[in-house]
Amino acid sequence: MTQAIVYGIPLSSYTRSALMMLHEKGVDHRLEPIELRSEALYARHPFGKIPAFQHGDVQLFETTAIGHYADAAFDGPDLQPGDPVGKAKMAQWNSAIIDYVYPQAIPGYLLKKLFAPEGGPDEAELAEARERLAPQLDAMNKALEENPYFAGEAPSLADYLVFPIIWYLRSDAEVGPMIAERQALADWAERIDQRDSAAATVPPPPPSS
Ligand SMILES: N[C@@H](CCC(=O)N[C@@H](CS)C(=O)NCC(=O)O)C(=O)O
Repeated sequence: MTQAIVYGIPLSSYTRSALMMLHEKGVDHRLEPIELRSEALYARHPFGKIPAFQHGDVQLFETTAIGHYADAAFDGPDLQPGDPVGKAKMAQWNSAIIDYVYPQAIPGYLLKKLFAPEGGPDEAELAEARERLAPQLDAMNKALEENPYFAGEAPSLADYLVFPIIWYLRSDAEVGPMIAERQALADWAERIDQRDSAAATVPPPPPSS
């Protein structure tokens, strides 16, 4: 059977999410590195983002689209709830993760720290970013107090979408403790971290660490 290909970079949280989704479904796949802002990437993703995806003659972009395709086109464990409320909750969290959590956590905080100008990051800006992250962590914690996973009783695409972001935040000196004190979120992260899909996709250390 044709191997699926994820085009991305291992450090990218969305690339890791796509890899986790494929791993969870049991889809034979590989990661093919691709350069950001390259022509090769724009040929696969009209908005120039990662990941992009190919399986035979099926080409896709957007992480959740890759997850939906994997779930529908391959045999394996369900990556989505079957009930209407679970389906809606998964859609709700996917949207919130893409629109609010990722922009605040990655470009809005971690990348500012990692790619700080000479002289170090703007600490006041980082502190403000952490303040904006706190209610987002609260919202996720509350959802996980109500259900063990974002869309109900079992992990779904939403859990694999957000886990790589939380994984990075957990190792941040200031945000790590903010997660640890939100018990349901911390326990959830620990449970997802135990899964083979998390172990198989651990990114390399970022350039400056
Ligand atoms: N909505 C997209 C977001 C993809 C995205 O923002 N990827 C980041 C890496 S995690 C990226 O391509 N960043 C490079 C850039 O913005 O130039 C998805 O769900 O796949």
